[in-house]
Amino acid sequence: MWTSKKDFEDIRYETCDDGAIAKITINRPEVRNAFRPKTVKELLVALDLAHEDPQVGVIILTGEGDKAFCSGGDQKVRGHAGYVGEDGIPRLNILDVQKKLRGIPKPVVAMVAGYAIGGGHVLHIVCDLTIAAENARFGQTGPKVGSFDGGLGASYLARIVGQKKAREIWYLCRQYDAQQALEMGLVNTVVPNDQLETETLQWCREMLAHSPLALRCLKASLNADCDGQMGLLDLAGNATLLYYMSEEAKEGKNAFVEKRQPDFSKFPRVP
Ligand code: 2NE
Repeated sequence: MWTSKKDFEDIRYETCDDGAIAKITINRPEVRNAFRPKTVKELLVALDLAHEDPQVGVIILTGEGDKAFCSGGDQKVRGHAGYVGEDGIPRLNILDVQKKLRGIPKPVVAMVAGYAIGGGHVLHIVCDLTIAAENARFGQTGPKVGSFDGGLGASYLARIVGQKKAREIWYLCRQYDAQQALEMGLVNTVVPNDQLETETLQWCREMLAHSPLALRCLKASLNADCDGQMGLLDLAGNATLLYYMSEEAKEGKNAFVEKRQPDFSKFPRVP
């Protein structure tokens, strides 16, 4: 059912439903799908592919196997100032993935079996929706392992579960099962492990039946509520996109190209 679209080392990038659904799988099960700099670089490439492909309407982010969605940054390659890749340079480039997940103008669904922990927990937080298997477990570990994500991992988490719960999650570093996650609004639904992909695809297909522009603008609007001027940038970008598609905007462009004065008189000033 899934067609591989590009070969990677740390991830898989596949599509189904005639290319309408893209699935990005972190494929490092031996470390519970922890990410290293190479994983992150590949995630950015795959997200770009899904972004640029007009066939793709919805993106699934998941982890290989049923033990983990993602266990965060690979602690075994964590160096003096970040996660160290083959070039020897320390990076925290997972933040670029968070930005991309949030900015990509298509719904992204986290499909979570097993652990979504640490930076892996933040990845699911940043996705638009989360479908959890019954065996899913959620939590932050930062203060235990000498790390923290004070960006979306803190502020956006608090928007989702409230300030008290967000502080509990970060200060105590406990783990929460799928049912607890559902009760605090951290996930959208919980399904039996063997139905995780079927249910996720069902949610994707429901979204695919709806207006892509409406979904795109809704994502930008919901982001803008939290994202300040950068959120307005994306939201306004959508307004410009829609305006470019109007006859009124085309009159301005055509008049310039045809070296004449534009005639906007036929366009109504609707109340
Ligand atoms: C994920 C969890 C709870 C799983 O526990 P369990 O018992 O199912 O597996 P186990 O035995 O702990 O792990 C299996 C193998 O995966 C490795 C382990 O070391 C082990 O390998 P071996 O010892 O058998 O060789 N593994 C698991 N997680 C890893 C990781 N993140 N990095 C490297 N190797 C890992 C349990 O494994 C766990 O708690 N993992 C650590 C979670 C964690 O603390 N993640 C980092 C948080 S900080 C972060 O992600 C971050 C941030 O805060 C800010 C910016 C960027 C990143």
